[in-house]
Amino acid sequence: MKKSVLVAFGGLALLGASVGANAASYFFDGFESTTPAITANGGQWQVFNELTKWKTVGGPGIEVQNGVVDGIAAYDGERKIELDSHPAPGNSAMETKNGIDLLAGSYTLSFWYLGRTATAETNGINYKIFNVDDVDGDNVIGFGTAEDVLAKNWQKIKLDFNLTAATKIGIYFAAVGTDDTYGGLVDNVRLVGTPVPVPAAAWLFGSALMGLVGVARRRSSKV
Ligand SMILES: [Ca+2]
Ligand SMILES: [Ca+2]
Repeated sequence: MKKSVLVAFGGLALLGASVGANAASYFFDGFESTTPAITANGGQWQVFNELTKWKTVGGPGIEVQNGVVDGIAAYDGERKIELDSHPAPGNSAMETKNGIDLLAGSYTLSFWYLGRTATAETNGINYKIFNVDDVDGDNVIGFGTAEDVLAKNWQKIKLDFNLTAATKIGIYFAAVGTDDTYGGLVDNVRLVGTPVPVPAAAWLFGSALMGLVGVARRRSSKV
């Protein structure tokens, strides 16, 4: 009996496992090589309706900045993107062109963010993980907003989420706040995680075990 309880606890620990050092990578874009290729010179920018891994879903498009633009370099490499793009009104949204197939497990979306100006209200970036196949509107798995100022430099933003079943997910970004062609900058979008396939029976057994623990606690508290 003791042994089976230990095994069950081991299973529960796995269910609650966070994304660890050996997490696998499921998506990455640092905007260094794009299709179509960026032809803007260093210090210039160019707006795209589609990139290799992204499509515009609102506003004029995805602004790819090449080299140092207005004194700001990419977090990594030569290129970064801005979603308060051109022409005004510039606030734009983009999402992954293709769904990303994930198993049940624990995952983390991360990206590097920098507010381009000294005014946080114009530098907002909304981000979201959504279920591509759930089209009835209630498809949000996780979301957040990054909003900060230039002086804070590049910051790594993270969004942890868990999936209890295999899901095709998409990644979404949108510029929010004052619509003035100056916004938040984004680089190195990454999705990592640890899939934990769990048979339905394991969930049921885990629930039953929690029930037993509860009974045992109630009994011992009476002594
Ligand atoms: Ca880059
Ligand atoms: Ca803005």
